[in-house]
Order: sequence, then C-alpha cells, then structure tokens
Amino acid sequence: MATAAEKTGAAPEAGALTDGFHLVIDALKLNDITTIYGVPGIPITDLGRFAQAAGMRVLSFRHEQNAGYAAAIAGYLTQKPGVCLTVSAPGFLNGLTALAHATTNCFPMILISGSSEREIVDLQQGDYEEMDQLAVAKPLCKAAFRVLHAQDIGIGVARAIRAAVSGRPGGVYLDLPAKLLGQAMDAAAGAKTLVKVIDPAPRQIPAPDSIARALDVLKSAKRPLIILGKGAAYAQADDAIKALVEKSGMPFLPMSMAKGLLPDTHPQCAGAARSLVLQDSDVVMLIGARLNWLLSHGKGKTWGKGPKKFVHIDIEPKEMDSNVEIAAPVVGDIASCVSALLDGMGGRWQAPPAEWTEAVKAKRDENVAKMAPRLRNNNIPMDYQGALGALRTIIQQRPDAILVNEGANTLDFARSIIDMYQPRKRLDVGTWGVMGVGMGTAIAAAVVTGKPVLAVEGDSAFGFSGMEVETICRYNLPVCVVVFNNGGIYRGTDVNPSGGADAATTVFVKGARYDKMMEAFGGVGVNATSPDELSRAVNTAMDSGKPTLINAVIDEKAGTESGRIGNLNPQSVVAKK
Ligand SMILES: Cc1ncc(C[n+]2csc(CCOP(=O)(O)OP(=O)(O)O)c2C)c(N)n1
Ligand SMILES: [Mg+2]
Repeated sequence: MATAAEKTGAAPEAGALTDGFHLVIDALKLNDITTIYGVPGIPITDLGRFAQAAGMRVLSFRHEQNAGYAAAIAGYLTQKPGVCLTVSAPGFLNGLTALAHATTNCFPMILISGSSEREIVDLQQGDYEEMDQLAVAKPLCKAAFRVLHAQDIGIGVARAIRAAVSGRPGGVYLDLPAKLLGQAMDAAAGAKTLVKVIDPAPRQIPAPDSIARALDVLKSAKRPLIILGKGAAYAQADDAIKALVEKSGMPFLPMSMAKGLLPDTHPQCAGAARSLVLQDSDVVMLIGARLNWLLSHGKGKTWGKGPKKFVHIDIEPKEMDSNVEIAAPVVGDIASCVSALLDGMGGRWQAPPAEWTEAVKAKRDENVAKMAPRLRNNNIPMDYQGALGALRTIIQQRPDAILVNEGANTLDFARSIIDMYQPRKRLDVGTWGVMGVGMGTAIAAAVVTGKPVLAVEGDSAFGFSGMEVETICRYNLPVCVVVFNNGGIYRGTDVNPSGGADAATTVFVKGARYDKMMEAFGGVGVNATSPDELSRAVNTAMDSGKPTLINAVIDEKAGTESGRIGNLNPQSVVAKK
C-alpha cells in the first residue's frame, strides 16, 4: 500500500491539520482529475479558490448547466470523469440537466454540489438553499453518494470516479454538505484516507462463444452493414475499429458523433446512402450504437421489409434485445470485443458480395453528386447548403479542428454536409437532441484538446448558452462561433395566428446582431452575409485563435419544421397548420 507521503507528494508536518476542502482537492488530484468546471457561491467558493491555488484548472462559468455540459463532454473526450462544481439547491438543479444528459449519453461525469445542513434539511426547517439533493439526483444519474465525515472523502471520491467510468459510463452525483468542507482532521491521518482508483474502467472481455456466434452471423450475410455509435468513438480503439471495418469489407454507417472515426470520405462509408443501407441490409453489426429512436428502434419503414439479423456489441448486457431480437449479442468493452472479432476473422475473410458493395457505392456517389452544386451556391441571403458548403471546405482543410453543432436545421444539414476526418471531432446535441450544449461543449473541447473549435449554432440553440461567450473571452479560448441567424426556431417567417401584436412563438427579433455580443467582451464580431464572407471570417478566426462570433445571415425561409425530424411532432385533428 502507498504511504501517505507517496499519495500526496509530501509528508505533512507533525501536528498539521487538513480539512474537508483540502481532502476533496487532494483526492481529485491523486486520481489525475485536474480540471473543474463550475460556478462559485456558498458553500463551495473556497473549494474553487483552494483548488486553483493547488494548481488545478478551475473554470468559472456563467451558468451551471453550461459548466455541466462542459464536464460531460470533457468526460467523453478523455475517458476520465469531467467534474462540475455547484452551490446547493438552485446551482445543483442547474447542473442536474447536464448530469442527466451525461447519463443518457454514457459520458463519465461527476456533479459535485455543496449542500445545506443535514439536520435542518431533514427536518425541513427552512435552511439557506434547503433541498434533499441526494434524493433528487438519484433517479437522474448512474450513482449518487453523500459524504458526511472528512475521513470518508477519499473513499467517496473514489466511488464516484469508479461509478462514472466503469462499465457503461454515466453521470454520478457527489453531495458535500457545507459542514463537511470545514471539518478538520490530522493531516497525516487524512492523507492515509485518500484512495487512488486502480484500473477505474477494467476491461470486460467478451465470452469466446459470443464472438464465434457473431462471426457465424456475419459470414451468413449477403448485404452486411456496420453501424458505429458514439460508444465506439468513446472507446478510443480507433485503429482496431478501422482494421475491423476494412478487413470486413462491409459498408459502415457512422452515427452523428461517430463521424470521423473512419473518414466520411472512406470508400466503405455509407453515410450518403443511409436509407438504402438501413432498408436493404440483411445483417447489421452495431458497435457502441443503441437501437433507440435515432435508429427508429431497429424496426418499421426505415428498416425495410426483409428480415434483419443484428450483431450487437455493447458493454451493457441490458442493452441487448432492448427493442428487437439480437441474433448475436457480444457483451464487453468495445476495444476487447473488436480485437476478439478481428482475431476470429483470421487471414482469409470473405468480402461481402460485390453486388451489394457496388450498389451502396453507386447510391452514395449519386447522392454526393446531386448535393455538390448546391453546396457551391453563393446566394444572398445564404441558405443552409451555401453556408455549410463553405464550412465543409474549412473542416476539410483543418481536419483536426473540433466541430460543435446544435440547432434543428443547422444541426441536421451540418451533420450531413460537413465531412469529418478524425475521431471525436464532432460534438453535438447527443441522444436527447439538447439545445444548450453549445458553448459549454466548445469551451471544454478547447480546454481539453488545445485544438481550435468551430461551433456551428442555430440562433435559438445559441441563445441557451450564449452568455458563455464572456467565459470564452475571459479564458481567451480558440473558439469561433458561427450563429446561423434565420431569425427563429426552424424558420423566421411565422406570424401570430391571432393577428395580435405579440411575435409568433417561433420567431426572434429581426436583423439581430449576435456578433455584437462577442464584441461586448473584447472578442471579434463579424456579420457575414455571403458564403465567401463567412469563409473568410472563419479562416481568419481559426488562424488567429481569437474568440470570434460570426453572425451568419441565413434566409429566414430556408429551414423546415424541426429540421429532419418533423415527423415526431404530434398532429392536431382539429387544427390544420
Ligand atoms: C433543451 C431544449 N429545449 C427545447 C428544444 C426544442 N428545440 C429543438 S430544436 C430547437 C431550436 C431550433 O432552432 P435553431 O437553433 O435556430 O435552428 P434552425 O432550425 O433555425 O436552424 C428547439 C428550441 C430542445 N431540443 N432542447
Ligand atoms: Mg434558427
């Protein structure tokens, strides 16, 4: 066992004291957690100060939800839990949406919130920011813990880390009452209570017979397809996944955040032939992708008429048969499963019938060719194709930049138009389609990777986290935000059906200048009305690394209701739109 001195780096002096604040910081640092995203206030203001003094990066946001989204995506990018630190009740609740989002998306994250006096909270006597936070958090995260004694901080932090990253990753809540932070104890004894989490996410090796079964199903395929989910991107098994896809010769379809795991321009990529491969495939191997709404639950019109067999690779056994029968469940961590499959394929794997791969390629080439001229249009006001065509070229020329993306039309068009070339470069709204992840995600991506970030934002989407442009300027981050300003949610053209003076429910102020928001904090603001102007402004921003916001004026008529998921809107039988 490590001695106290080994754990903290230096032996405390005899008689020296430590306290809850410092034990929390020491426990995080011992586990290589060096960044905190949060908002200060009672009772955690000093915790942030002391953490900064102890050499941690403590990034203060303007709203906890954005700090939480930052922590969530930091977890996704690093495989270490991202930490969000908040005050009690309202701060905690502001962070909770991000914690639930992290859990839904399988991102490792720890929400640490200060809380009020247990004795008063439990008797409901009306303490400052009184709330039973642990009870509220529990149904929304993977695990929730409260620490009441300073000597339990080490084990509490260790449990939180392991719960967040092991198995299927997710959000964990850690409740730290105000009193705990001030609790003092002997420093040497305190150091001994710290726990270094050994092998926080142990490999989970798939059963050999599950691999053999999967290979049999794959061998039987006439029209196979591989679907890569963001779980595959999270796994950081990039080389093994590329080797598996290439050895198999099968077309692959990347889900949104798996784009770039193999380049979208890869000869086997079926991204531009999505409808065809989903409908006509006979065997589908899902790697870190779930058969949730984003894949129409694995059934119905999207999936065509013919019978399908699924091979499903996931670390969570409960995921199997969640929506349809899985012919070959492969349960284990993705890196281990993929390398076991690769081994099992041996040296003489039979490529899928050329009839199938040629049909996929023909469809894809046809769709790409159809789109190409639209992406080169220089219309004023811009439409989505013209503006995104310009950004597509920029990402092609700067493939290691990170693309953050949210909105409805702005999201759906960007996903299909902007090709990605490297793993984990596309960060977006995730499983829930959350508006508001944009600025928190952009900030964490810049902080964690040091790479330039291009955030492509619908004007509504941007509004949810827009105040964080001050945070971007304060930390001088290389973030270029492009607001697709079409004057509203989906379109800017709706009118109030009552004829009254209020604006329609989906429209915003006409001619708004979001670029001025960035200028207010010392960043660069640009108003761009053509694809050429947009292109120039983004390139300048990416070269300079200066915080920049470009107000991209988009035709208010260009979008469609709910982007590409308008079919999910319930229809009224009595009112016609
Ligand atoms: C937290 C949250 N609130 C509300 C929504 C509903 N919603 C979906 S897209 C969207 C905004 C779309 O408008 P915009 O970002 O301007 O994109 P556009 O289609 O106009 O390009 C909203 C409010 C959501 N997805 N998430
Ligand atoms: Mg809009």
